[in-house]
Amino acid sequence: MVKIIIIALDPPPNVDEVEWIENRFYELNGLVSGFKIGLPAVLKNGLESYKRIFKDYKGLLIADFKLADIGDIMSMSAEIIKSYGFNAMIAHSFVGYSNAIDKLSKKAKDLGLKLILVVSMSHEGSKEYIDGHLNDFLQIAVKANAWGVVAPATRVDVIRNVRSKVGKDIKILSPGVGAQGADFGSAICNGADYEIIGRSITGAENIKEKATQIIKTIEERVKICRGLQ
Ligand code: BMP
Repeated sequence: MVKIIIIALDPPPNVDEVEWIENRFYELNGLVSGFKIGLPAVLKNGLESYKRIFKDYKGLLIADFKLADIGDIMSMSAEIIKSYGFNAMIAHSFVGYSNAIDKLSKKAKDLGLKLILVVSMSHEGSKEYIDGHLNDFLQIAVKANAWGVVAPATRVDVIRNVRSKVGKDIKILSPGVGAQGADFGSAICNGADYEIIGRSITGAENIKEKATQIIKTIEERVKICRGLQ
């Protein structure tokens, strides 16, 4: 089984967030490329409670706090992110390059953190402002030597456009399959490297079984779209 999905660990309200994340990590570790932790997981408990869970994890561990600030402050956040064991972090590219992403990129390199920049989003509102600047954001991603970009599975034309502009050197991470309506496998078939999946797996009754089934669906779809079947 090829590892092509990243699990978004966003605990819903009224659960014990630490227990919820720990359960899902142990069920899915080994099946997936990595895990992404966002604000719902950390606003109440902070990062300390999760450190133990991911201590020896060797896959992608992404801090998704969508940093969007001046470079010096984002760099301070990057130091903290690194100190809690993450190996990748997501920032917004709309803050621009000068004194923002340039500094964060340098800090990421110094710390050995993978920098992932949001260049388009999966919700409708992305068309109102963000998508009109896609080319600018892609230029920032290339200039900053970003490891990856986030682009939406809900608009695969955007993924194709991103891939045609950034070539093979930058990873495309794509949310929007499952709970947000896009078909499993559709992002990878259109040029993404990973599909980010949250609720359709993390909310399932049998999490491991659901993940295995979804991965199989993606693999089959990708075989067909790549003409291997
Ligand atoms: P879900 O599969 O439950 O819809 O989760 C998608 C995940 O991807 C969430 O963690 C969300 O924050 C993230 N995400 C997104 O949905 N759209 C984007 O454009 C960027 C994201 O990071």
